[in-house]
Amino acid sequence: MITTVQQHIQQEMSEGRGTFGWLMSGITLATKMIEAKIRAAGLTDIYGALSSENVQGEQQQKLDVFANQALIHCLGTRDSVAALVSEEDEEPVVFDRSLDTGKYIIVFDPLDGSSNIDVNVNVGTIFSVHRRLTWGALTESVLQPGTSQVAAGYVLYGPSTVLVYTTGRGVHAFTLDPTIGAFVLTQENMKMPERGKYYSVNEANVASWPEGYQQYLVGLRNEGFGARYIGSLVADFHRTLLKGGVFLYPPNKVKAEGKLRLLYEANPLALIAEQAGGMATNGADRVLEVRPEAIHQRTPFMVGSRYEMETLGRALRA
Ligand code: AHM
Ligand code: MG
Repeated sequence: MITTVQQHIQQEMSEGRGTFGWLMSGITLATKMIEAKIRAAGLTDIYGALSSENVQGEQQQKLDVFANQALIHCLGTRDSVAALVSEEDEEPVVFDRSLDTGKYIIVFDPLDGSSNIDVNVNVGTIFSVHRRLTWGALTESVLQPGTSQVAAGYVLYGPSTVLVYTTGRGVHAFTLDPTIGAFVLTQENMKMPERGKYYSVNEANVASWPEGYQQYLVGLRNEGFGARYIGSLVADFHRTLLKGGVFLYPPNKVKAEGKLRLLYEANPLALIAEQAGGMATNGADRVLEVRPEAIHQRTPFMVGSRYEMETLGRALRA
C-alpha cells in the first residue's frame, strides 16, 4: 500500500505530530494549488510579468504572486503558525496567536526560478520551519540559524511533481500521484552519492569569482566533470541530491554576497544536503551555523557531495 506525506509524518514523529502534520498539510495543499496553476500555464493567462517588483527589486511574475498567496492562504489558517516569511514580502506576515498555539515560523520561497516559467522549464517551492522561541521579540525567532530548523523541504514542479522533506531524521521524497491528488512516498532515507560527475554553476560569472573558485573549477574540468545548469535552484539541487556533484553560487565582483537567500534558499537545502550525507558552505563557514541578520539576507552558497565539497574547502583555503 502507499504511504502519503501525512502518514509518513505520523509514523516518523513521536511528539507534536498532530500539529506538525496539520501544518505540513497546509504546505502540501498550497503546492498542489501551485502545481495545478503551473500545469495550466499557456492555457490560461498566467505567463509573464506583472508591472510590480518584489522586495528584492525583481520583477514579479504572475505565478510568483499566485504561489505566495496560495501559501499565505493555506498556512495562515493553521493555528500553529505564528508568522510567515516569504521572498515576496518585505516584512513577515504575523498572526496574533498565543505562544501556546502559535508554535511555528514558516519561511518560504513560493516560486523559485520563476523566470523559467515562461519557457516551460522546472521551478520549485522551498520551505523552512522554525519553532517560535518562548522569549524575545518575534524577530529573534525568525532570525534563528539553520541548525534550529525543525523541518525543511521543497517541491519540484518537473515532469512529475516531487516533494522532498526532512525533520532531521533523514530525507524522504514523495511524488504527487495526480490520480488521487496525494504525495506518495517514493524514496525513503535518500543519500547523496559521495562523489558525482557534474558541476552546476552560472559559468558566465567565472571571471569575477575569487581565485579559489576559479582554480576549483579548473580542477573539476581536469578531472573530467561535465556541466549541468538549469538556473532553477530547486532543479539544480535535486539533481545534485540524486546524482551527486556540486552546485555553486559563489560571490562575485557585482554581488559580493552572491545571489541566493540564506533563510529560504540556502538553509533549507543545506539541511537536506547534510541529512543526506552531503555538505553546504558559504565559502568560509557551514551555512547552517550562520547567524542571520536580516530576513532577505543573501549568501554565497555551495552544496554537494562530500568529496567535492572537501576538495572545494581545500581550494578555498589554498
Ligand atoms: P529567484 O528566487 O528570483 O527565482 O532567483 C533565484 C534563482 C535560483 O533558482 C537560481 O539558482 C539562480 O536564481 C540563478 O541565477 P543566475 O541567473 O544568476 O544564474
Ligand atoms: Mg528563489
